[in-house]
Amino acid sequence: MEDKLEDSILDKPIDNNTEDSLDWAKQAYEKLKKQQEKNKLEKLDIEVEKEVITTKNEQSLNVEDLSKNSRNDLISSEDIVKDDDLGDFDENFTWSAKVLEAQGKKLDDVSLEDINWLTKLQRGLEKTRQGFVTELLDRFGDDPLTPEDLDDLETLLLRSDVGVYATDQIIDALRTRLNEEVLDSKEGLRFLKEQLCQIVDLPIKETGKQVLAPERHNLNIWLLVGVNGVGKTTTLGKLANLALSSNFTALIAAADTFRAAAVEQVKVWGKRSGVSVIANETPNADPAAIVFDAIGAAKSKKTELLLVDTAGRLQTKSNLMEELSKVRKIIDRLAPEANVESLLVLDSTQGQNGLSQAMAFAKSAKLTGVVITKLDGSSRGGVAFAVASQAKLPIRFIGVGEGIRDLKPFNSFEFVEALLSNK
Ligand SMILES: Nc1nc2c(ncn2[C@@H]2O[C@H](COP(=O)(O)OP(=O)(O)O)[C@@H](O)[C@H]2O)c(=O)[nH]1
Ligand SMILES: [Mg+2]
Repeated sequence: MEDKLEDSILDKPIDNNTEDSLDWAKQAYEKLKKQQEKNKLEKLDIEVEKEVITTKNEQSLNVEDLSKNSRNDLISSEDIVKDDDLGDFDENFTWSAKVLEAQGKKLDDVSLEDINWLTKLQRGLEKTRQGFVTELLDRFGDDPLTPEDLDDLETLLLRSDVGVYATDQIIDALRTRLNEEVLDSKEGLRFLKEQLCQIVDLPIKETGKQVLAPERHNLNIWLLVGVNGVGKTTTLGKLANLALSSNFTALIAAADTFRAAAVEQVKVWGKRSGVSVIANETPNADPAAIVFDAIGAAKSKKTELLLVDTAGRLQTKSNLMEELSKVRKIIDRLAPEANVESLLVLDSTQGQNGLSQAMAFAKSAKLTGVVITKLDGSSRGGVAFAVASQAKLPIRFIGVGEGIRDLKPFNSFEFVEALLSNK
């Protein structure tokens, strides 16, 4: 709970359709229910505590007060309550609990936050699933797989933006197995999940870091790059929140100076997450100068994570790429000891277009990873596999909504289970 960014991921084989796992889910539900009742009793205490924290955060901010009418006002308390409420013991709960159990979580470690996240992820991938899995399962039926089933699968994979490369890899692997033995649909599905996990895990394994987390007691600089509207600023705000809740110290650099509203938007996220923002009000201020100031501030405050928001004009505009490489040069010069990550933010609703963006940015922005946003409501969630297999970049975080908690480190097991869930 404490170190959300450092949670290790266990790859355990799954067999989650047993009576035992339903029992496990029931126990987890009872545990959370008791906890919630206890929390309600302590509500008064928490309210007081919250007030103290808010005041503390406000004092540590160096951002001005923002207008109450700002279009990006603070998340409503309703959102928070929804996130903290234990729903019914329903299919969503049992599915989420099963995924946690399959990952080797202990009953005592199951938190409402984990359950809520998985439920959101699973719901978010609904559209991708509809165009893919529902049909897939219909076609697979109960009989052993046939070569024709593989042709259908190929079409479905391509249609969900999985990309030619990853699709070929999956179909080839399945075909080889099919030539060797009879595959029933259950084993076919298990094998498919395994293949999908392997594809997204490969670039992650190559980095040697299963989860991207800042190195403690050192300066880490994460640049968020990508075209307009993909969710860079929103992701930055969510990351700031995640970093703070994992007890890292953080700072934000508002280096998107291209649009006037951009700086204000970053400040709102700074306020939401309780992280200070380094900004320059002058229109078209030099982003590299802001990053310069931010690195100075981060060093003097011994900040662990500096998050840098950048502008996102079309990637065909070469001056954006020049701007990015200038920012990068400043970082390399001023903070050679820092761990620098250049994260491309991709809007999953753009499907394969996102992939060509990745290719364009990869050349000039020295990309080290990808954040996939807007998986809620996208029918093209399969693009994650295209990114991993074609751009060969590790997916580091995924976003499934506009709320501050709607972003988590990418976990291939959870992603594939959510994508192919059949409840
Ligand atoms: N549904 C949904 N909307 C998102 C998500 N991430 C960002 N957005 C929305 O996408 C829009 C553009 O986001 P913004 O962060 O300003 O993009 P930027 O131009 O890349 O900085 C905003 O309306 C966000 O609320 C997500 O994961 N899900
Ligand atoms: Mg922005």
